[in-house]
Amino acid sequence: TTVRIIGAPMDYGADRRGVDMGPSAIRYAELADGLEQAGIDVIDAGDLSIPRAEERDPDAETPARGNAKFLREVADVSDRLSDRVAGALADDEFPLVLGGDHSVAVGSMRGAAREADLGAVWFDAHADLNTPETSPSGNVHGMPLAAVLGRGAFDEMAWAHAPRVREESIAYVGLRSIDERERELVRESEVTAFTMSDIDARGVTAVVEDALDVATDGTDGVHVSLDLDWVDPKTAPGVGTPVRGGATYREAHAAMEIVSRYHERDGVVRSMDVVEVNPILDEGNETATIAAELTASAFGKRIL
Ligand code: DIR
Ligand code: MN
Ligand code: MN
Ligand code: MN
Repeated sequence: TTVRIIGAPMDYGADRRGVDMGPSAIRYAELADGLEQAGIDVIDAGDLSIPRAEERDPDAETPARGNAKFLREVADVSDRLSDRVAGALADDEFPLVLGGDHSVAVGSMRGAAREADLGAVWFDAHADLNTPETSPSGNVHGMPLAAVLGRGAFDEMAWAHAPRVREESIAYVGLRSIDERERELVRESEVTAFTMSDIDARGVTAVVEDALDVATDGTDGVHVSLDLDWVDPKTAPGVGTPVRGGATYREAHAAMEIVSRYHERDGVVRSMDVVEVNPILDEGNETATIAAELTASAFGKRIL
């Protein structure tokens, strides 16, 4: 496998500045070395160029904007990123997108779903299923799954909706913080939701296997989306919206080792993003280091 790293230093989707430095911090944490130790060839395609948020107007009018900030900017990045991701796949490379806030997943998934029916496993404390109508924050990083599913106002937005992503092919792993109106959206959807309670009861490896089975069933490939706030904030403090009670260091590695088994066994894992690392809020570069380690685990790096 050849992995093509694509940096998406985007922070339009989150309230806390600093997540735009995620790609640099993850590279500094020796992501490429870790992948090479897993036997992967690595090409670093650099970063998308993304104007600073201060140069932009968060409330610019776009059709059906609702309560969604920087929608025009997110749409522009999403279009460019989806081209890059589709381009990597067309060249038989594996697109690995470094965020940036979680709104980058819209471009990743649209690109990966251009020529394939795409499932997804969503490692996150949050459900990211708000729409511009339901979002309490207006932050698009809480909406990427609603965007690709074309829910609510996103239905009208060509940059968002990925028609080859079906909700029954999406599985959450590790949920523990869901907004009030979003809870109804999750309950009424066909998305499979494994919460932290499921991990408590059944163990992380069984849960991740089930999630990957959901995402592979009837699809051509799976997108893995790793929001670092999935991991417990004691272990991964450098995130904008920490929620206690997350995956431990060992659980997180065990989960990624299951991902790597699917990767090897069926070649079904098609694309991945690693998001929400915020170096300003981090202690040392701990969260980026864990992000790099977990990514290497997902590509097969082992202790022995
Ligand atoms: C919250 C936070 N549900 C929102 N979402 C986050 O703003 O919609 N997603 N942090 O990762
Ligand atoms: Mn997220
Ligand atoms: Mn999150
Ligand atoms: Mn759809």
